[in-house]
Amino acid sequence: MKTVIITGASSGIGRACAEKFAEQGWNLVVTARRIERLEALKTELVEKYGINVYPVKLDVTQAVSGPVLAEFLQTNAITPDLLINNAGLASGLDPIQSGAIDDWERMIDTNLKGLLYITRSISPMMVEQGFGHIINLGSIAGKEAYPNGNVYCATKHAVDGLTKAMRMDLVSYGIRVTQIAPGAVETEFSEVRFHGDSARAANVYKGFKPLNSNDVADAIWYCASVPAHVNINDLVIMPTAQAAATIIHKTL
Ligand code: NDP
Ligand code: 8X3
Repeated sequence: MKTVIITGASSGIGRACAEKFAEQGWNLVVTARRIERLEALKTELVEKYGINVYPVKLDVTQAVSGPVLAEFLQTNAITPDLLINNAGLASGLDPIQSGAIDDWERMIDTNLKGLLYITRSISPMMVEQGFGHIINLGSIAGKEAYPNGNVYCATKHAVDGLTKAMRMDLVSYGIRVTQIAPGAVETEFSEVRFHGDSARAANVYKGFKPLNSNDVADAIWYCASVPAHVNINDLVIMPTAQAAATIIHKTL
């Protein structure tokens, strides 16, 4: 039985990945700050699929999160077959000249430094075992910039670059590295971006059919389930109604 480690499994795409991989018979290490959600997920998935689910409370903005996770895996003799670096967020949507420094730090600490902390601790285990797969959640915001997206776009451009560089560093160890770059997916993402303003968040998805978390989890599952000699380097996935970061066909 294989094991997938998912950061940010308490909501949205991470949670949908947990369900998808559980359905396929994988064991799960699910991490996030909201441990009560992870415990509830464990109860649900263990009952439904009879797999092992290990919830780990983790704040990826803390450098210690990587070593804590690695120690947890070692203590429980868990082999990291796949790491999904999914934990991430946007905070604010302000022009650069009036952006909130707190928002900027939150995005950089989570999307960039958090991904690095976790990768730094899990990739050596993969190197040692001689196999593994890392899937990073980038974004269309890592391929294009858009007005007021400034720092969020910068963090996702960083994920885009890092994914390529990680692939180079890990290629000789048989480790696959993939980036998934979605467009608009309806999750808690916009509510977090707008600091809990759910009416403003709902407005983002009005007038067109956005992706849902399962659409992205299905794409991630595809990348994880291709034969071992195949690596999907980069997968951009958008709603049919979306042609670019700023071009969404709305029928309002
Ligand atoms: P959600 O807000 O629904 O989920 C985000 C997840 O990240 C939650 O489980 C949250 O858990 C976790 N997370 C946030 N901060 C931290 C932290 N400091 N430490 C640990 N976990 C954290 O959003 P999505 O599912 O949409 O987002 C998942 C990923 O997909 C992100 O990287 C996002 O940038 C990316 N993405 C999203 C798109 C979209 O349109 N929704 C499009 C493109 C990419 P908790 O709060 O419990 O810690
Ligand atoms: C989330 C998609 O376009 O809101 O990464 O930045 S977008």
